[in-house]
Amino acid sequence: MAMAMMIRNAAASRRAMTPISGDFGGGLRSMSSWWKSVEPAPKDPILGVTEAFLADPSPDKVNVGVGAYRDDNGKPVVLDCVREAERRLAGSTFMEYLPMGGSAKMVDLTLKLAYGDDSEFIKDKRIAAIQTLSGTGACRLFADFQKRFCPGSQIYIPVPTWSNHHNIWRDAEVPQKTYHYYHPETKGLDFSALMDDVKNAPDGSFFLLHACAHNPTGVDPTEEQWREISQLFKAKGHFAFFDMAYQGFASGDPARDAKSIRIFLEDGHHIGISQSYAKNMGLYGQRVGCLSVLCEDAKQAVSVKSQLQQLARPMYSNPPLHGAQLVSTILEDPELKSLWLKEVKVMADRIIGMRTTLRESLEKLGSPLSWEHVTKQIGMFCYSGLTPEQVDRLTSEYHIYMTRNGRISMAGVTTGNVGYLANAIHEVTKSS
Ligand code: PLA
Repeated sequence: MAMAMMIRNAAASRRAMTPISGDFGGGLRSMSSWWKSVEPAPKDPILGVTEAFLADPSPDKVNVGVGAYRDDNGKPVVLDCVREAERRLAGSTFMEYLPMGGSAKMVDLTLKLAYGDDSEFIKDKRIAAIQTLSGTGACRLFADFQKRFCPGSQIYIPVPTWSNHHNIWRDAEVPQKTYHYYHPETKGLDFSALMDDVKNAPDGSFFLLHACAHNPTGVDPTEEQWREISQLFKAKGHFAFFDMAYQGFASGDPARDAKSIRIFLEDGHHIGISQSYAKNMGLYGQRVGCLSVLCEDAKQAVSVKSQLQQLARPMYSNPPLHGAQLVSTILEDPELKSLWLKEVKVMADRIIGMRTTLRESLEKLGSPLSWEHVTKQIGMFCYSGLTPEQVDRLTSEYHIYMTRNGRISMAGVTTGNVGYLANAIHEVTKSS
């Protein structure tokens, strides 16, 4: 008996030492070669900048890469409304799973911000919506939904756009097309080229639109232009998917920033929306957001929601609890909500102030270039026009970190670093 056990144990330990083999279709390989063909992934153009910044020991270093809001001392901000919500939630022992679709209360409150407090679509239960892993998760879930239920479709993405949009639709295996958006010479919207692309796209195409505070350009269509875009979408039967990652950061007022969406709703479009609380509530790492799809009727909304949940279930099962509780606590209390609205405005105004200071500083240094666009553009970013080579010089000579497309996160510019930044920009651009 004992001998039989020893023999079995010896056999088991021999097995443990023998490399496990895998069949890749081309024969057996030893375990040591499983990942031999894996090359390092390219650095992410945005989050890779943060990694490089963190690794730089220089005391002068400035991070205007990722769009993360800082106060005027360069410190991350926890909004007072969030601190108060945390206080109210402290000691909560509720740790259960949320449903697959997340917190229904948070989702309802979030829909009101996009569709309007008195939206008939909310009352009629025509919106299929679920809590997502922030704005990225909402975009990805929509891309997967598009692939599953419109398998032959493609997505039109603006040039330029947030770099991760390309990754998201690529990994969802939805082919991408682009449409004109930014005009480099005017540093504004290339409206006529945009309209041509919308017109020339096959009827019934999917378009990704930035609802407000376009990333990276800081250039949005005017209200009148949105109306024209909406009309053309109607004539062409296109589907508009709005990514609204910066609601409140364009004008300082979340309701005003939803104007593009409201125009499309007035015109009777059935749209999709990605919402995120990363920036406008400062809940970056909490990963709280919402994906919604406006349906024909309540019955269709039930079906669509069930399918969105079905997509979420095998990926992450259900979303995290705490961020959703914070959002609900803030938005369901009128006092906390109005405090939040005030704080959004403070953040937007500080950025607007920094735009003015940056522009004035460059002008005072005698820069031969025009910096009008710094104050004309809106939202978190300034699409500066700096070339990749000039950005490289800013990084290597001045320890200033930003994405190589010349995007400056104005949310990282402060009274303390704006002079240093302006001077460095002047030095690398004065001979151009
Ligand atoms: N959509 C757009 C247009 C964004 O700019 C971002 C974030 C997101 C969605 C996703 O944000 P979330 O998942 O955190 O809600 N863009 C950042 C960060 C702020 C990033 O790249 O992830 C940026 O620096 O561009």
